[in-house]
Amino acid sequence: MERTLVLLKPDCVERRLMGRVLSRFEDKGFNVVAMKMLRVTPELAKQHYAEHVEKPFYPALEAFITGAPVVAMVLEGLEVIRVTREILGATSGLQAAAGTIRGDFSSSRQMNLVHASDGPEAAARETELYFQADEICAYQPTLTPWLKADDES
Ligand code: FUP
Repeated sequence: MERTLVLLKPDCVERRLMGRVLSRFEDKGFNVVAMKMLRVTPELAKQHYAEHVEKPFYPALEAFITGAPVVAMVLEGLEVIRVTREILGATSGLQAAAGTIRGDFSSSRQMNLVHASDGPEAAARETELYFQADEICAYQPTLTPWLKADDES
C-alpha cells in the first residue's frame, strides 16, 4: 500500500470545508493513518515549499500557509499518490475540472484548499516533515476485500 501526505490548508479550515474534503478521501476508500492540526511556522513553510522559496509568489504563499491552522494527514491506499492528486484537480481552482475538490470549491491558485505530495519521494520527505514515525497508526481496515478483486493487477 502506498502513502501520501495531505494538508488541509488554512482556507480549508477557515471556510469550514474540512469535513467535506476529508469525505472525498474516505469515500474513495483511503485509510487515514495519521492526522493532526498545527500551525505551519515560516521555517516549516520554507522546508515544505523548498522548490518555490526563490519564486516571486513565495512570500505571499508563506504568509497564507502560516496565517491560520492546517490539518496534516497521511493517507494510505491503492495508487494513493496519483489518485489523490486527481481528486484535488489542477493547481488553480479556476482551471481545475468540475468534480475535483479545487474545481468544486476554489477559485484561486494560492488558496486551493489542499496540498498532496506529487510523487513517492515527495510523499516520504513531506511525511517526515509533519510526522514522527510513531504517529503513524497503521491498521487493516475490514473493507479491504471490497476495494479490489483478488485477480486484478
Ligand atoms: P500543486 O502541486 O498543485 O499543489 O502546485 P505547485 O507545486 O505548482 O505549487 C505549490 C503551491 O504554490 C500551490 F499550492 C499554490 C502556490 N502557487 C501560488 O501561490 N502561486 C503561483 O503562481 C503558483 C503556485
